[in-house]
Formats: sequence, C-alpha cells, structure tokens
Amino acid sequence: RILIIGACGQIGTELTLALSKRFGKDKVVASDIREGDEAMMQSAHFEILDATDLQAVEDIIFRYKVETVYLMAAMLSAIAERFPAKAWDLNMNSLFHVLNLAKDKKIKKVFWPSSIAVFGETTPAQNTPQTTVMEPSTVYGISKQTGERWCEYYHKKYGVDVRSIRYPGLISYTTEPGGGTTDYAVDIYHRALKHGQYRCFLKEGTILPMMYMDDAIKATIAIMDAPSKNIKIRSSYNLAAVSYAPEDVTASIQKHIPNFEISYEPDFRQSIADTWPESIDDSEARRDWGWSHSFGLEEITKTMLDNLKDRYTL
Ligand code: VAH
Repeated sequence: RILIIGACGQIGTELTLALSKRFGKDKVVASDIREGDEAMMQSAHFEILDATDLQAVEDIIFRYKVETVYLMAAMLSAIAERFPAKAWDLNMNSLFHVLNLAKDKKIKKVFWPSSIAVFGETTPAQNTPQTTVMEPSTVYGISKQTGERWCEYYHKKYGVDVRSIRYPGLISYTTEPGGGTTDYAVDIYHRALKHGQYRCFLKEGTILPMMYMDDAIKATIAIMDAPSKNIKIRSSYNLAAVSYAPEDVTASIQKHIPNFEISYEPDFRQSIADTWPESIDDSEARRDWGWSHSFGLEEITKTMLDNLKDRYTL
C-alpha cells in the first residue's frame, strides 16, 4: 500500500485523490494530524497521525503493509519564520523517521517534497541551475536544503530509494495553501471573485516560479513511476512551469473581471520572496523522467476562476 503523511495539506489533498483514482481506494492510506474531509474519507483509508511520532508512523506502516510513503507534512515558509524550532522539528524529524524506516527495509520507496526555497540571495535568480550556490536564509529553506542533503546521503550510503522535487509556488482551487510566501497567487483569485479587489503582501515586480497543481501532481506521480536507474539526482530535482509577478496575475484576471483591482502592501514575506529565484532550469527533470508542464498563466487563471466562481456567487 501507499501511505500519504500530511494528506490534508495543500499538495496532500490532491495527491491522495489522484493516487486513489489510480490505484484504488483500498491501496491508499491517507494520514494527517487532523481529520480529513468527506471526499478524503471516501477515497482512502484514513488515520490520524503525528508525523513526528516514529512509533505511530511505524505502526501504520506495519498494519497496512505500506511499501511507499509520500511525506507531505511540513511547515511552510512564512509560518516557519514564526515557529522556527517547531518547524525544524516537524520538517526534519518526520523525514528522518521515514528515511530510517526505508533504511531498515520497512518500506521500499519514499517521496519527499523540497522547494525552490532551498535557494537564497546568492543564487543566480534567472534560470537557476540544478547545481548552484545554495544559501537559504529562511527556516523553511534551511530545513529543505538539509533534507535534500540527507536524502542523497541515505541513497548513497544505504541504497534508500528516495525521490524528490523542488516545487515552485503551487496554485489550486481545491485546497488553500497554509502559510507560504507564494500564497498570494491563490488568495488573489478568491478575493477577485469575492471582493473585486486584492491587497497583495508582495510588491509589484516580484517574479516567482509557479505551477498549477495538476502539473505538480503529474510530476510527483511521474518521478515515482520512473525506473530507479533514471533517477540520477537523489537530492531533489529542479521543476518549473511558469514565472510571473502579481501584476501579471492581475492582468490575466482582468481579462475575465475587468474591474478587478490590486493594491500592494508588502509585509515580512517580501523579504523571503526577494531571496528566491525568478525562474528555474529544470532540464534534468525533463531529460531523466520525461517531465513537461501543461498549464500556463492564462490556463491557470481561467481554471481557477471557473472553478471558484460558484463558491462566491451561489
Ligand atoms: C512557500 N509554497 O511559499 C511554499 C513553497 C515555493 C515556496 O515551498 O512556502
């Protein structure tokens, strides 16, 4: 079976549904620190699980005969700045537990998400290469970079089959993001439909790499499907789709809602965004396991507005 830890989060929710659709409800065990919603309960076995509790993780793996773990539980960038110790504890210890279970052959395969937050101010910001200067300056970025080093270490030293992606900012309408710096790019659609205006916490000109959730899920499943020998990078793969700034999303929304207005009131998240790349070179992912994206900004905007519309007009 497959276990998703952090199944109620931004990525976990859609990943659980996709895996259940693909492998069948009985093959998927969804877990989170909080109860799942109705759709989740219908699509998988569900367990309440604290990702930092090794015994509890091991019990579920044993009970359900789990072979593959997707460890999606994490504290995101903005919120981690408020709770550094807690973020470190959650982001690192959950990873150690899973890597150690794989090392001890209690599971066979691991997926762990990294992020463009592994990069920092000294990283080349345009078309950021796979291998480059990495001096992250956020708690979240430090935890992701450290995690990458451990993934590679466990692969080289113990043969652990761990696979990872450096996700950009992710956009979806099903689940709302929880405390990231790229959250504006989701919030903006909700506000556009609800209020016709949005006060953005990042300033004009802040270009960041972004991706529609369906593309992110497609990539996650593709990297896990690929034969092990194709996975040449065991730290984490660069992954990219589109790059844009708040004014670009605004212009794309105005094509559907002409009166939509944006104003800017940057807060502490601006200084996080300022250290991240504008665009990413993901040629290794394209070469090694056939990655390609489908959604551009216009498709993202149309899909978001079409799907969120009813929530605010009914
Ligand atoms: C965050 N969405 O903003 C996350 C992400 C690209 C950054 O990892 O924290």
